[in-house]
Amino acid sequence: MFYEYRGKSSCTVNMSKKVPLQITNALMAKLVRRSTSNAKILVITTDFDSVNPGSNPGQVFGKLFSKLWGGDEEIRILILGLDGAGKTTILYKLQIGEVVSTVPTIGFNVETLTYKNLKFNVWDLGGQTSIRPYWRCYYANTAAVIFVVDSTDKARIDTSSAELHTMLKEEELAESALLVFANKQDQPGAMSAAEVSKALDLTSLKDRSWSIVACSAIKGDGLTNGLDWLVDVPTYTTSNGCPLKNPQASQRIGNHGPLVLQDFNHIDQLAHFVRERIPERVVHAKGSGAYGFFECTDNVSDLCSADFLSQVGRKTNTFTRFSTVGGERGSADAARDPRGFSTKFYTQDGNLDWVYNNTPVFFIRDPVKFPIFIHTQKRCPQTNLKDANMMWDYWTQNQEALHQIMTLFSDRGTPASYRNMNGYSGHTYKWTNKEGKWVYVQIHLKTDQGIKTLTDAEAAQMTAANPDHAQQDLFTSIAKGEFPSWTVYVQSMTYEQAQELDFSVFDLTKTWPQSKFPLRRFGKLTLNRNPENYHAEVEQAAFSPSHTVPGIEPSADPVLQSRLFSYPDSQRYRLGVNYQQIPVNCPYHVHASYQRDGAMTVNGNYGSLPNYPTSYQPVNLRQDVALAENHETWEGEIVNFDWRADVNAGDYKQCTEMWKVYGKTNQQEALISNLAGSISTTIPEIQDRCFAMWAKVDRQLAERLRNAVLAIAPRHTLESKI
Ligand code: HEM
Ligand SMILES: Nc1nc2c(ncn2[C@@H]2O[C@H](COP(=O)(O)OP(=O)(O)OP(=O)(O)O)[C@@H](O)[C@H]2O)c(=O)[nH]1
Ligand SMILES: [Mg+2]
Repeated sequence: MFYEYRGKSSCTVNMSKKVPLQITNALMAKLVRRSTSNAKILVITTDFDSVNPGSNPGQVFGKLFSKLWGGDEEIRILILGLDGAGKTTILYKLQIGEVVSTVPTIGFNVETLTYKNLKFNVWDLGGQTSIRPYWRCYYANTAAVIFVVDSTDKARIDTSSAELHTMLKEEELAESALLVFANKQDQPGAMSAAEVSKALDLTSLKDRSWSIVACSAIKGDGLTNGLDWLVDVPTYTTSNGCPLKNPQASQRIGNHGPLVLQDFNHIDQLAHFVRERIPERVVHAKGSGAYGFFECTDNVSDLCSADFLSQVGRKTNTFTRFSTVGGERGSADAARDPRGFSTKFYTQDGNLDWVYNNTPVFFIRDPVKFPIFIHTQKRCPQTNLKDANMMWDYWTQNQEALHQIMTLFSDRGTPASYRNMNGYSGHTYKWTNKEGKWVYVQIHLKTDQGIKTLTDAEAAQMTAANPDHAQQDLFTSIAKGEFPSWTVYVQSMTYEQAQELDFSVFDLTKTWPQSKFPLRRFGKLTLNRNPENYHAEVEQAAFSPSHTVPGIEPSADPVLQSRLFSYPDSQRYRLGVNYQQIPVNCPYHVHASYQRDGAMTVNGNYGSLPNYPTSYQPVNLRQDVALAENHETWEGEIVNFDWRADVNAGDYKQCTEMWKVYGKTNQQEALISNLAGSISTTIPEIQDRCFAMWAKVDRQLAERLRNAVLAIAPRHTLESKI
């Protein structure tokens, strides 16, 4: 199906049937493992069924290797065919380049053959009638079968065909590639490759990569063409596909003369190079990603009708990206910052994105502040430095941020790795069940690796020693087969319960008490595969809270509502209007046929299908997925509601509780010390405002903080007061 170009079925067509897969999936799995363990070769997997739908841009292009730098694993190949077909002659012609005189093979010959940096372990089995039943003993772990036909042996071509098809029915060869050599082309009257192909009924092989090549083992013709098809070492070309003799030599007049403008390779290389960077995310620019799966472990159908939660045991493919927030793409992973925790679920009902953080609350509850707030976390317009004055000047004026700051300046603000932190929806979302009954929910992902954090000093050390430590940790753990996982819980609250809260259910600066709204387990997220290409898969990933599926809806939380707009807006800017067509973002099933054109349309653009709802070519409209219309009702005048003016005692309550918890868990000292490190770099006036602010949480906290700050940055005239 053209229109579902990245849907599962279409990709199978693209890959398995149109583009020959030269090396089997089993082989690919081996090569991928090898590539990640020693980073010697980079392989783009073609094992489509075992990967995520949105995961593998390499599949679209169908190439097996981007680079081959040797490697010591041998690839097992069988040479089969009737007796006298020329198998042994082919083996030794390939191996030593000579025609050897052969005798009928009783048993087998096995040789190691190196071709284009790949090592093959080639088994040439005898083809006599009595030996053929034993071929099957050699099938295990076979990457490819080379089936040799004596093209002059018309009398036995049907026997040859029967042996071939019997062999291919074997389970152990299900994933092996097939190369047929129509041998002895030097002989008069030899059948052509097309005739052999027809006689062998090769076109009936629907789910196999196969190719037929005419050859003469005696003359050596065609043999390497066959091997080239098998290994698929790509021929280098310019971007328009023109093969080049030497891509590293620019065209010039004479040996030392000026260059010429006609040299497309040269011009195109330079022009493409300077366009390699795309805008980084305005926040969360530095990140790391991995594929995995979500398993529904417990029945929550009383709360949610989402298809991917409809059955215990149901697995859904995912892609997760972790990030820091304030730094640029090259910034240090150990920075004191919240961490992003985004997961894309490739469900049958579309892609669901959880765009979460590692903290359950956030700095703001009016989204219009977001750009302003972020400015204070980034660089000063004049000095181009991060500036604690900007941060604390802002925070002391916007004290609803305190709850988040208390987490940020505890050691949770510097997680030891992405694997050792939790994820939280932060926002209130809504789940609706099959009966249309809905509840407010918050989601928690709890790390199965345990929480681990860095102290401020350890984080500083890590920043100096390895600014990419979290990227490295995630990649290498997954490469080693240590797959991180998170147990996933939901907190739910009815509309009536929400009315009784002493804070707004839409206030992102508050958490729901677990004593009243207990955590209920419903799933596990496991990350088990590294991306093959950072730019294609991680940098181009586009998560948005507005990418949702039936059964899950946003709440009226204003910050969430604003984010619903802002993420796709950002992605249209940094990736283009067709960002959902990029393989990592593309859902399993998509038929948005009223949405057409735009830069970089690569999905076929729905061909000749109508681009509006026609009366003559209908589309199916699912009626079971309508918005539940009887949720909250809203009424009132349009007002500029400044939630900041409304900061009240209730806003400090959860902070005070948290301070007490830190007392029990021995984290108070770390908080004071981390805060003091930052606040001591601000001007005295802002320091004083900080002390006054923290006094609203706890007077002792403020006192200890003041002492710590003044110890680091003593003042000549001590004017600080609480
Ligand atoms: C008004 C508030 C917010 C606005 C306007 C906002 C906006 C943005 C934007 C524009 C991006 C870049 C998106 C892209 O280019 O792909 C982003 C990234 C991100 N934001 Fe927010 N954000 C807000 C609050 C939040 C909150 C409350 C959370 C967590 C609960 C959050 C979590 C994230 C994460 C995890 C990413 C990185 C996504 C990725 O890995 O690609 N943001 N945000
Ligand atoms: N003219 C010609 N003869 C060939 C060609 N390839 C093989 N032969 C001859 O065919 C005969 C059989 O070749 P082998 O390589 O022993 O055949 P095989 O498939 O190994 O046979 P078994 O070991 O019995 O299964 C030999 O005499 C080869 O020289 C070819 O391309 N052209
Ligand atoms: Mg032989």
